[in-house]
Amino acid sequence: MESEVAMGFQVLELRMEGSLAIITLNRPKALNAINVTMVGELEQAVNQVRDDPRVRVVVITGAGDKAFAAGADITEFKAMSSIDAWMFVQRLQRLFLQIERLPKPVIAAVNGYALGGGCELMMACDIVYASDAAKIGQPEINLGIIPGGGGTQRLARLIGKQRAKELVLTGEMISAQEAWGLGLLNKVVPADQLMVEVRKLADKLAIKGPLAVMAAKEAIEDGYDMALERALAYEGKLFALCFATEDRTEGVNAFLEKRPANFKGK
Ligand code: DAK
Repeated sequence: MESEVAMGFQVLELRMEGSLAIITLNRPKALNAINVTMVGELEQAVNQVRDDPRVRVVVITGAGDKAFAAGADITEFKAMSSIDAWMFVQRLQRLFLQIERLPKPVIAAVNGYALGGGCELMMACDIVYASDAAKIGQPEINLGIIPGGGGTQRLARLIGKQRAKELVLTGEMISAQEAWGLGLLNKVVPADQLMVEVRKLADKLAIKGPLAVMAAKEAIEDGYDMALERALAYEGKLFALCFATEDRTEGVNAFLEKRPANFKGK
């Protein structure tokens, strides 16, 4: 398949392969630590894939075979004032929220260490596949700080308060297998199969109706923190909205005519 690399990025790569956009964090010598430049480029890449109608699925991964991202760049913390940290934290949280709320599925392909901000980025993605060599953790406590990109919040929502406290308070890393057992990962695969499996998943997602995918993701995200009765009413409205789409007509007709559906996102 033809692929095209977007221009203008220094510390990440944005590659388009048909309906798939692959964002690769690209500072392998620093284990893809997330510096301010990378935050800016991630913001740009996320806007680009959101607005590009060709893109149906987004993958985020790390360059090299050691790390997805070993956290925020610790060298930038040295001179950071409390106010700088407050500004930085808001920017990073906004970015992770944008990824979580992207109206397209985002798969994290965790190819190695996912620590601190790397683990937080992973948790903002919709589906997480990891290499069996990956190591996951929130080691901020060892630096005398706490997670600031959602590590105390998304982690507790994903795996429960007690398990989140153990990870955040000890700062210890766990294996991919352990993380899977806690419900942090969807699938663990041999390292050399990671992108093969991720592409298989992306191919499955790319042929679904993009409007239904968007509505389903929104229903789960928005409904998650609502009381059940309101959440069900919200789901019902999005369900009804799907009936206004050409994709619904196509999906139902395709089933009745015993052929694959060709969804257009209309
Ligand atoms: N930052 C900068 N450089 C890093 C780095 C990091 N997080 N992690 C690794 N590196 C660099 C190392 O310094 C080393 O550089 P050179 O010495 O070669 O110049 C190179 O990457 C290779 O690392 P090692 O030599 O250490 O490799 P090892 O295999 O021996 O060890 C390791 C791998 C992952 C166990 C180790 O590198 C490590 O412990 N790294 C630090 C992990 C960590 O503590 N991560 C959490 C960072 S704190 C916020 C949102 C989020 C955050 C903060 C604020 N706001 C919204 C405000 C997040 C905070 C964090 O993530």
